[in-house]
Amino acid sequence: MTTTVKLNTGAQVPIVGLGTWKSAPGQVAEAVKVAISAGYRHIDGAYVYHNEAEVGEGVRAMIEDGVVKREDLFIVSKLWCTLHKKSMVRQACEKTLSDLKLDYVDLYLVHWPMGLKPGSDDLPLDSTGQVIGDGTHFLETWEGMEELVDAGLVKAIGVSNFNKEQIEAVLNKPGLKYKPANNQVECHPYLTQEKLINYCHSQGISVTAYSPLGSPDRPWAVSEDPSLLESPEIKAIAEKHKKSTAQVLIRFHVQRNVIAIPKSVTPRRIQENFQVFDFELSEEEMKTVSGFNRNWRACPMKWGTTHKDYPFHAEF
Ligand code: NAP
Ligand code: SBI
Repeated sequence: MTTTVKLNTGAQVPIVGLGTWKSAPGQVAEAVKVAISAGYRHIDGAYVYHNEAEVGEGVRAMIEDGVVKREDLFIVSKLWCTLHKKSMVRQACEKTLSDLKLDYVDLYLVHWPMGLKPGSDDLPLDSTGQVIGDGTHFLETWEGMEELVDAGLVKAIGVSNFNKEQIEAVLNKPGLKYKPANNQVECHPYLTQEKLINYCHSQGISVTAYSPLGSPDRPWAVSEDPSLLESPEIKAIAEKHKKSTAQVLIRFHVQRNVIAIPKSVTPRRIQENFQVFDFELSEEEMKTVSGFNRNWRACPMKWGTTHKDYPFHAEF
């Protein structure tokens, strides 16, 4: 039995979904099948993960085998930064739908508030190693996103990695047609995001926690970085509940009404990460876990710090 979070469109999002960033194309179709068999109904993807065709293969196989119906699944994708011009948004979404072989996605997010130079590089960099912007503002991109809803290509639209001020800019946009339904941001006990979550929830915007396990397979990890999965304190709480550290890390979000999307391509872990509905962290344990906050980001997007719309200079 999975629980859901209600979007401002009325749709229900399963509170635990499968992440797919870094999931190898040769492994992700099987991961999706294992996840759906284990009870997942929510898959998080993106154009920039370069595996959407294989994610779609897994989804289709489960629909064709009669395990699930399309309408029982919640499929998410994201518009990449090099496709922010209003004139490019529809084509970008159509590419994702054609790779997934689906007629619509349930939620389509602006992946970052930063528009980047169009072209074949996902992260076009200048000689200083910083991203090259495209001069767009995300309010222009948002108009392209709204057109996708009207065209029936997406059921809901949202944002990702937007700070409070950037969300406010969208909400205050003259002529705004659809409010964002979701903000997907990094969130875990080392980056608890209390203020941003409270703000989003106060505006009727749901929040999805990415990198809920601290993204140990992120390509830029160094040994000095903190490791959530190896935290003795979180491990101790897990042992009390006869659960794994990963399960406590995921349950932390469930109890805050925050959606979590742990990634795994390991069948045993995919199943484990979904077994989070049969125990409860006490109020005191929730407080203890929240107290581990150290404003540490697994995904600081350090190549974007000089971009005019870099989201992480603000406090939240
Ligand atoms: P994550 O889910 O925090 O961690 C994934 C890592 O944890 C993988 O190395 C995985 O290994 C391992 N793992 C999974 N379950 C485990 C368990 N039960 N025990 C031990 N290790 C376990 O990291 P993430 O991929 O960065 O974040 C999750 C998803 O969020 C992404 O895949 C993506 O869909 C989304 N995301 C979005 C953004 C954004 O900008 N919007 C940014 C980052 C991530 P194996 O796979 O080898 O099992
Ligand atoms: C990529 F494919 C390349 C870089 C990169 O950096 C930040 C984190 C991110 C992202 O933007 N969304 C992810 O899931 N990972 C990513 C992805």
